[in-house]
Amino acid sequence: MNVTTLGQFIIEKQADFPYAKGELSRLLRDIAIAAKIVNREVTKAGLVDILGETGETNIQGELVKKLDVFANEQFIAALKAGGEVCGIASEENDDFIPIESEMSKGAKYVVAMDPLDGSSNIDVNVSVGTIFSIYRRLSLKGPATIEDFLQKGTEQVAAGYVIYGSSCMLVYTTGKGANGFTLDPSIGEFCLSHPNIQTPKNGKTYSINEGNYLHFPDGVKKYLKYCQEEDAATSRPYSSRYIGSGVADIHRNLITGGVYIYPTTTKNPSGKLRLLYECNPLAFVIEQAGGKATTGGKRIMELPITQLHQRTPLFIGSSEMVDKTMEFMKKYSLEKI
Ligand code: AHM
Ligand code: MG
Repeated sequence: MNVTTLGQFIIEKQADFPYAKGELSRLLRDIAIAAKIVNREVTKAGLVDILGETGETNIQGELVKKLDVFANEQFIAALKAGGEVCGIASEENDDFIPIESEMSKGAKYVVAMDPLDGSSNIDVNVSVGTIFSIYRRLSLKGPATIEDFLQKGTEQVAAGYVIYGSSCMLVYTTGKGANGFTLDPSIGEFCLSHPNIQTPKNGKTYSINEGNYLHFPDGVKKYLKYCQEEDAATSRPYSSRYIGSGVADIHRNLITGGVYIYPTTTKNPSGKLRLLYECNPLAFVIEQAGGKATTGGKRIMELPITQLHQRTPLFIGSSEMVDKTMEFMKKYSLEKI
């Protein structure tokens, strides 16, 4: 069988970074190991008593599901054991976790992650994901400091996501294109299945939680009406597809073309999704595939960041579709975006 495994691919690509000593490669490998373990648990989640809520709430005030806790622990354990990071920020932890161990002495990187995105879907056998973002530390030595995490998305060294779907896929970028790997369960390896992903410039799908319609900015309301109009030349009406797992919605749109929108709403006036470990890494992957990610006005990856759990509106996907959403926002939405 002529396949390229993730491990082989990472080693081959190490040559793209002449100064690299293999730390980033090992870090990506650690993430892939944790992803396989989480995938194993996700696939048997219906069988064992790992489903359901722990009864605790995380910093965002959401109920924490057991599998979220499990995924968080697995990724933290794998990253700690790998010794390449001096700190981890996670959606599940109020504060970042500084790492100081013999292993991590000289570690150059920090990781920000959402260990289990789309967690409201766990109990119903619908795809969930992991999102990760890697930065080079700014502090010089010892455990990470907050400044190491509060870097703009443009400073990401690598980022990606894992989708625990009908098959398990890992998509990542180091800034030289986006590549997708599918887990072959028979050999336990991620194999290169989607080399150099290019997202279509245009698509026929829009993804948004339309239940919040009344609370959307006017620009989004008008754009949704535009999506629903009849127009043969632009293949409208578009199809509405919303899973409620950001990774799954954005992955589908990446492959087939489309736009995903999570705007500001009255309930979430700054948007719902988090800049550091959801929007920036997804934006990095999508941009590397030729797409765009904005707030409806500004490029996501250039946003200043002051808090670990900072939220932002997100308009992400096919470049021409994102441009169109921004036209509508500019024309109809006066509020700051
Ligand atoms: P989570 O990280 O708590 O799972 O929240 C993020 C998720 C995204 O995956 C998804 O696109 C969105 O929240 C769905 O939100 P809503 O239920 O408000 O539509
Ligand atoms: Mg999330």
